[in-house]
Amino acid sequence: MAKLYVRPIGLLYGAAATAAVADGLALPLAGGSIAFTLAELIEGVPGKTKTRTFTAHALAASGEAELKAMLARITAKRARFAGLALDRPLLMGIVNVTPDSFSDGGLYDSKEAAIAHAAELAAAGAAIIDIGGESTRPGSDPVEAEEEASRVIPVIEGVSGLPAVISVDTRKAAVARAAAKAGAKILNDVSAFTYDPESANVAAETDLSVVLMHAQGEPKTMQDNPRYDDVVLDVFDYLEARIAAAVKAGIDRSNITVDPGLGFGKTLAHNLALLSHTTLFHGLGVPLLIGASRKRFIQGLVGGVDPRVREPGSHAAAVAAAAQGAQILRVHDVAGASQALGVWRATVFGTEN
Ligand code: 7PJ
Repeated sequence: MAKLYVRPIGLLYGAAATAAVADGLALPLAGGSIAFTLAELIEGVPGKTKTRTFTAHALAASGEAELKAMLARITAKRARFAGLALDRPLLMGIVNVTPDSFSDGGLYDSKEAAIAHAAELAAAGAAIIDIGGESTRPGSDPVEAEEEASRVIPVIEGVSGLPAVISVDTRKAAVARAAAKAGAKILNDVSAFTYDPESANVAAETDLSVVLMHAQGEPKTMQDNPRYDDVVLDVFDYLEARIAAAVKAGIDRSNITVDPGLGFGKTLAHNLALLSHTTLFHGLGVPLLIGASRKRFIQGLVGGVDPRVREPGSHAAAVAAAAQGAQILRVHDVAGASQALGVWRATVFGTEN
């Protein structure tokens, strides 16, 4: 039987969403305050699919088991993630403790500067601070676990008093274990446990919540010639398999968030397809994290050679993701993203929310 995917479209917000759900005209997206009135039903294998549009009402009336299960995953309210309620988009602020990060290379590579920057991000409204010690930008070289740990662990220890949940951005089990001991609550793994399968066991043992991200290839070569049968469906299938692997390793489903991995082995067209089809990923039944901040696809669209001048485009991408129900946005400029999202939210939900 052909595999089935559902992409919610025709989105409504706030009071209009609540009214349309109550009147049986729409279904809630991830149990939140966005609802969808229509959906694309995509059937087949990636590269060979048939797409038809239905009303949400017609889909909900179907007795087909696979479709019912997919709709149940799309509409279910998400549990808290790492202790955080997901009823409004959360910001994950980025702290790179690397000498070679593409976006703010070397700015925060001393322990003191990184801790001070994390405090600024928390004060600007970051619910999560993501601390990384290995650059995974296109073309970058891997670093040894010991070197990586010596960069991030002192920073994680130094931010323990901040009112934010601490995440460690690492592909290595040894770094994840040390980070958990130092107070990190989230393991953000851009390889989704494929680089170091032991990381899944560490997360299960230490009760870390996890972010599983899609990447094609290794950072060194991933931008050489990325290929997909259908990028959106391929990434969906990959994340579905990585969720299953994580659950098999003993990680509770409620502790998993997924990320399509913009920029990781993707052309401009791939990145745009993923960002414009974000609602499809709610069918994985877990919260979604989107990281568009300062990425090169923004330059491909509107220019901006220096990553730091890509901020306005980054804010637009964050709003585009939030408008499709993404629950967590990974950003460099927390104050700016918070402003963009605040204005968008007030416009579609009203100022009482
Ligand atoms: C991402 C990440 C991302 C998640 C990096 C950069 C390159 N983790 N780590 N998602 N990107 N989950 O900051 O642009 O997009 S490193």
